Amino acid sequence: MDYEALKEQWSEIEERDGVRLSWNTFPSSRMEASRLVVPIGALYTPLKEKQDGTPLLQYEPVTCRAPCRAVLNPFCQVDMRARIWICPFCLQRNNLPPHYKDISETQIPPELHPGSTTIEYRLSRPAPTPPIFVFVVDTCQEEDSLKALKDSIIMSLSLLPPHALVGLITYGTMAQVHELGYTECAKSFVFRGNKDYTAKQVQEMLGLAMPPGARPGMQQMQPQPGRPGPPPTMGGAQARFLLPVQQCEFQLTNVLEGLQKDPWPVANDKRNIRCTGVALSVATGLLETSFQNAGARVMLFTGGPATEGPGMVVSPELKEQIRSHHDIDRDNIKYYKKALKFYDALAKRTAHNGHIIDIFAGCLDQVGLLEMKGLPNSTGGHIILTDSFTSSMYKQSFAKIFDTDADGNLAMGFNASLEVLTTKELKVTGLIGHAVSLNKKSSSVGETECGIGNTCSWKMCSIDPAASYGVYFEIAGQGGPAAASMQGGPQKGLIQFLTYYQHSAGQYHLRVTTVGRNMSGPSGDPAIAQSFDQEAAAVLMSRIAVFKAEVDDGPDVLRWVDRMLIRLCSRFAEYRKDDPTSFRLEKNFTLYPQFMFHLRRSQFLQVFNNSPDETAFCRHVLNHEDVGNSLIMIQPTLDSYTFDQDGGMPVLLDSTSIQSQTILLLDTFFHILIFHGETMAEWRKAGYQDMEGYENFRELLEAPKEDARELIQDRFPLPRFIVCDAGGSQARFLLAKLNPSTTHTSTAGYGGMAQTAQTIFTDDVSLQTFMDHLMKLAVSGTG
Ligand SMILES: *C1O[C@H](CO)[C@@H](O)[C@H](O)[C@H]1NC(C)=O
Ligand SMILES: *[C@@H]1O[C@H](CO)[C@@H](O)[C@H](O)[C@H]1NC(C)=O
Ligand SMILES: *[C@@H]1O[C@H](CO)[C@@H](O)[C@H](O)[C@H]1NC(C)=O
Ligand SMILES: *[C@@H]1O[C@H](CO)[C@@H](O)[C@H](O)[C@H]1NC(C)=O
Ligand SMILES: [Zn+2]
Repeated sequence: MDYEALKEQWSEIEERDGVRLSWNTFPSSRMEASRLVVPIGALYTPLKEKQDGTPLLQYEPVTCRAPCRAVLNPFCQVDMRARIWICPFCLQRNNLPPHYKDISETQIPPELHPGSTTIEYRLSRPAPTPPIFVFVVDTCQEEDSLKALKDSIIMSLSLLPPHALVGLITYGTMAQVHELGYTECAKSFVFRGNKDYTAKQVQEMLGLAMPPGARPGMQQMQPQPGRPGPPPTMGGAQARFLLPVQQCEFQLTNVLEGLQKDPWPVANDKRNIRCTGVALSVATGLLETSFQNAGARVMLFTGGPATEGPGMVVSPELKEQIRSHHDIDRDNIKYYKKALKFYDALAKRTAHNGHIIDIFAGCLDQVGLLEMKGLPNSTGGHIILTDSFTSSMYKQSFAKIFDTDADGNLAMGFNASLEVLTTKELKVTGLIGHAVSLNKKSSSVGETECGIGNTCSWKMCSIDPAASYGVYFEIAGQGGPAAASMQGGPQKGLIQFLTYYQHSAGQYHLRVTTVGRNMSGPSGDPAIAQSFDQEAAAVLMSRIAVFKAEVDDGPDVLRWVDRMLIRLCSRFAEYRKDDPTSFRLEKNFTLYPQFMFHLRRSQFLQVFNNSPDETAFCRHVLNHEDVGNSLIMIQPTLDSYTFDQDGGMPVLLDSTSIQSQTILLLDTFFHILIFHGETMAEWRKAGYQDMEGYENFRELLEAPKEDARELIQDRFPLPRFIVCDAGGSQARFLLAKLNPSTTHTSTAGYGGMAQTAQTIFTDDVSLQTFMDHLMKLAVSGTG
C-alpha cells in the first residue's frame, strides 16, 4: 500500500476509534523497539464524537474474570457451540453469560461485530448527584469587566440542566460563600484573605463538619434559632450553598446582579488585595465532605494575580513586577515556590476528591497561571486566557464549555478513569495528558516510565469529546514468540482502553476501544518502517518534550529533541556513510524533520518571547488536543490568496511566501491572522474594494475572512483574531512563525562547531540549514 492510502486508512481508524499510533506494526523484540527511536505510542481521544455515532449498548459488558477484567471485543475467539470465549489478554477461557445462548455465526452480539472496535455501554450504576458547578468570582475588577463576567455566568445558568447544583463564592480582600438556600436576604460566610484555612476549619466555619457516623452527603444540619432548617430531604452543603439551578436561579441571579466591585480602597501605587488561594481552598473544602467523587466543576474567574494569603504570586506593591521567564531562569522569584507548593497540594486534594478546577482569566497582565496550572492539569480543567471578560473571545469560549450532544446533554463527563490492558508482548509505560495516576499495578505495566507511569489506570476528573491522551508503550523484556495466534496469520498485539465516566445525563458509561496491530516478523521487517505515522509520532514526541520541559532546562530538552531526530534519520534514511549528498528519506518520513524544526522554534520550547502564564496556557492546550489540532500548533498552516486562483492555496511556512500582491491566512491554533501584502494593503487603504469595477478585489479581501470564520467555528478556546498589513507591528506574529529563509542566508555562526548533537542547531537557523546539518550528523552516525 502506498503512503497516501495508508494515511487514508489511519484517518478512518481515527474517525472510528479516536486512536492514532506512532507505529502501526509493533516490533516483536525489545531490541527492535529501541532501534525505532520514537516510542510506540497512541494518541487517544476516548469520547470522540463520531459522525455516525458510537453504538450505545444498554446492558452491562461481558468481562473476563478478575483480575483481568478485559471486555469482550471483536478480537476474542468465541466458540459458539460451547458458548465459550477466550480472552486474548490473559488467555483464560470464560463462559458466555446465559442470555447469549442464541449466539451463532449469523447472530452475534454487537460487541463482537468486526466493526465494534469502539463501543459504549450505558451502565446501570447511577451518578451519585447531578453535576455541580461552583462559580468563584473575583470582584477586584473594573465595573465593565465585572458586569460582562456576571452576565456570562447568568447566561450559563440557562445552559445547565435544571437539576444541576450551583453555588457561588466571591472574593477580593476576603472570600465569601453565598448561602443561596437562605432566601430572606443575601447571606454569606466570610473568610479572611490572609489566613491559610485547613480543610477542617473551612468545613467547621460553614457548618459542614460531619458528626461521627454520618454518611457523606446526608449529614444533619443544625437548625439555627430564628430560622427554619433545610428541607428534610437535603443535607448540609446541598441545601444551603449548592442548590438545583431551577430552584435558586432567581436568588443566584439577584446575588450576581447585586455584586459590587471589591469595596476596599486601593492606593495608586498598589495592586488590589486579592485572595485567590483562600477562595479556591474554600471551594475545595465546600465540596470535599459531601461530594467525594461526585461530578463537580469549580470555575474560577480571575481578574488579576493573587496578592494576599496562601497562593499569593506577587506583592500588592505595583513597583514589584510579577515574575518573568528571565526571573525564573535566574531564580529571582520571591513567591513562586511557596505558591506552587500551595496550588499543587490543592490540585492533589481536588483531584483526589474527583473535582475539576477551571481557570478563566480576564486580565492584560499575568494572573499567576504558572503557579496555578497544576489545578487544571491534574483535574482536566479548562483554561481561557483573555485580556478582559468583555472580550468576545472570552464570552464565546466560555459558552462553548456548555455545548451539548445530540441528545441535549452537556458534552462533558465527570469522575472518569482510563484503564489500559495489553497483550503480554506489550506493556504500558505511562500517559501524558490531564490526568493523575490511580497507582494501579497489573501485568500490563512496563518497567520504564514515560510521563505519568508505573500504573495501568489514570483518573480524569473531567473528560470531554476533544480530550486526548498520549499513552506510551514498550515491548516486554522477555518477549519471545507470543501465544499462538487466534485466527492464524501474524500475531497481533492488542491494547484495550476502558474509559469509565459519569455521563452528564446521570449514569455511568463505559467506552471500550480495542486496538489490534500486527507484530513484526523477524528482525529488520520493513513492515515497521512502512507503518510509521509521522504526524502522530510528531505529536507524541512533542508531548514528551513538553513534559520534560516542565522539569528539565530548556537547552537540555532541545538537545533531546535533536538527538532523537538525528537517531531516527540515521536509522531510517537511505545514505552512504559520511556522504550527506546521498541522504534520502522515504515519503513516510519526510515531514517529520520539519515538524521537529518547527517544534523547537515554537512557544512550547522557546519560552522567552512569552510570559510564563502564556507558556503554561499553550502547553496546557497542547496536552488536550488530538493529532490534527496539535500539528497546527506545532507547524501552523499558511494559505495564500491571489487574483489568479480561486480561494486559498496552502503555501510554505516560509518568509518567501510573503508577496506584495497576496493575502496570507495564518492559523497557529492560538492565533488566526490575516496579512495583507504591501500592494494589497495600499489598494485596500485607497478603498478600491468599494468602487465599481473592483468587485474581484472586494471578493479577494473577503475570502480569507470567510475561511477564518470557518476555522474559528469549532475551536476551543477561541483563537485571537488579527488582521494586519505588511510593515505593521502586528505582523510580528506572522514573522515569528515563518522559516527565516530570506533573513538568514548565510550559515555563519556554526561552521566551526563540532558535529555533535549537543551543539548542532543554533537557535534561529533556517529549515535548509537545519536540514543540511541534520543530514551531515545523520550520515556520520554521531547521534
Ligand atoms: C516508509 O519508509 C520506509 C523506510 O524508509 C520504507 O521502507 C517504506 O517503503 C516506506 N513506506 C511507504 C509506504 O512509503
Ligand atoms: C469515581 O471514580 C473513582 C476512581 O476512579 C471510583 O472509585 C468511584 O467509584 C467513582 N465514583 C462514583 C460515585 O462512582
Ligand atoms: C501535570 O501533572 C503531571 C502529573 O502530576 C506532572 O508530571 C506534569 O509535570 C504536570 N504538568 C504541568 C504542565 O504542570
Ligand atoms: C497484517 O498481516 C496480515 C497477514 O500477513 C496482512 O494481510 C495485513 O495486510 C497486515 N496488516 C497490516 C496493516 O499491515
Ligand atoms: Zn482476560
